[in-house]
Amino acid sequence: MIRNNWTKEEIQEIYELPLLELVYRAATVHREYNNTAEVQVCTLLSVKTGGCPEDCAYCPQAARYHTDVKVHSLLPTGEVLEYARKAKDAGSTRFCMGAAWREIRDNRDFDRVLDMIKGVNEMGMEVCCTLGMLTESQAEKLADAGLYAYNHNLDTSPEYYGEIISTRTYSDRLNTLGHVRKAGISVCSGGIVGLGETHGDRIKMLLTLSTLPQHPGSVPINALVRIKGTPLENNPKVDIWDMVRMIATARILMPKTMVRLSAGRTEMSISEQAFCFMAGANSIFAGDKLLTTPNPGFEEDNAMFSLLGLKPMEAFKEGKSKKSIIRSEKVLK
Ligand code: SAM
Ligand code: DTB
Ligand code: SF4
Repeated sequence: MIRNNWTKEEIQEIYELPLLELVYRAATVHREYNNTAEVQVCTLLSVKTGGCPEDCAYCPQAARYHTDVKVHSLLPTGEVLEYARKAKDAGSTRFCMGAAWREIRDNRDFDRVLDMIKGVNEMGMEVCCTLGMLTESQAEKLADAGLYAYNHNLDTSPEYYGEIISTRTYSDRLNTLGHVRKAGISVCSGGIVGLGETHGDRIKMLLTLSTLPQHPGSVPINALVRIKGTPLENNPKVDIWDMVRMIATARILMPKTMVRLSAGRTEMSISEQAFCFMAGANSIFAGDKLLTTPNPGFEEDNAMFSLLGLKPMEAFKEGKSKKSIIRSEKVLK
C-alpha cells in the first residue's frame, strides 16, 4: 500500500531497526513493487557551471567559496545534444541537465535550455533538469518543451536547512516542487547525507518527502562530496551504513519511487554499492563526471552491472501523468 500519511514516530521506528532487519524489510518491499534486476541509468551534464549567488555550504559552484571549479556560461546547444547522444549510446535512458542558477529567469538562456530539452526528448530519452527555483509559468514552459522530470532537492530537514543555506528557505524549495507537480512534471527530490545533520534530521527529511501530496517519482540520496574551499570541506567521510539505512528507509516509505544512489560512489566499493541496491536503490548517475566532480565511468559501471546481474532500465517506465502522455503525443505529431 502506498501511504503519504507517515508519522515521524513510524519513520523513526523503521530507521532505527537493526541494520540487517531493516535491509531485509526494504528488500522485501522492493521485490513486491519493482523489478529488482533493473537499475535506471541517468547521465548528468552541467550546462552552466559555477558563479552561483547562493551560499549552499556543500557546493563547489557557489561563487563566494574559493573552489577549483571553472566558471562556464551556458554551453552551446549542439555540444549538449552531442553529449546526450553519447550518453544514450552508452546505455543511459535519462539525461539530466544542471545549471548553477539560483532561479530560472525568463531570458534567452532559458529559451536555449527549452531547445535542449526538445532535442534530448526527440532522442527518446527521459529529460530531466535542475535549474533552481521556478514559477508556475516557467514550469508550464518546461512541460511543453517535453521535460519529463525536475530535480530540486530538499537536502536536509526543515530545522537544519538554515545551518546549510541562508539565501533561500525551505518553503521556497517546497513552493518550487508544487509548481513542478502542478505542471505534470515528475518530481525528483532528495537530499545529502554528511552535512553534519543528526539522525533526527534525516528522519524529518524523509518525513517531508514521504508526506508530499504525491511521492516524488525519484529520490536521490547523495553522500556529501567534500569540496576544498567550501565550509564543509573537513566534514567526516559518510559512513556506508548511514547511506544503506537512508536508502532502505526511503524504499519502505516510498515503495514505487526510484531511489537513486547519487553522489559519492567513487568512494564506495562494489560490495558497498551492492548493499545499497539490496536495500532498494534502483537508480544511479553514470558517466565519469557528476556535475563538477568525478564519478565511476560507464565501463566500470557496466562491469559492476554484469557482476551483480543488473541491467539498465528502459526509458519511461515510471507511471506517466495524463498530461505528459498528451504532451508526448503532441511531440509525436
Ligand atoms: N542550482 C540548482 C539547485 O541548487 O537547485 C541545481 C544544481 S545543484 C548543484 C543540484 C544538487 O546537487 C543540490 O541540490 C545538492 O543536493 C547536490 N550537490 C551539490 N553539491 C554537492 C556535494 N558537494 N555533494 C553532494 N551533493 C551535492
Ligand atoms: C542530485 O541529487 N545529485 C546530482 C544531481 N541531483 C543534480 C548532483 C550531485 C553533485 C555533486 C557535486 C558535483 O559534481 O558538483
Ligand atoms: Fe547554487 Fe545549486 Fe550550488 Fe546552491 S546547490 S550554490 S543553488 S548551484
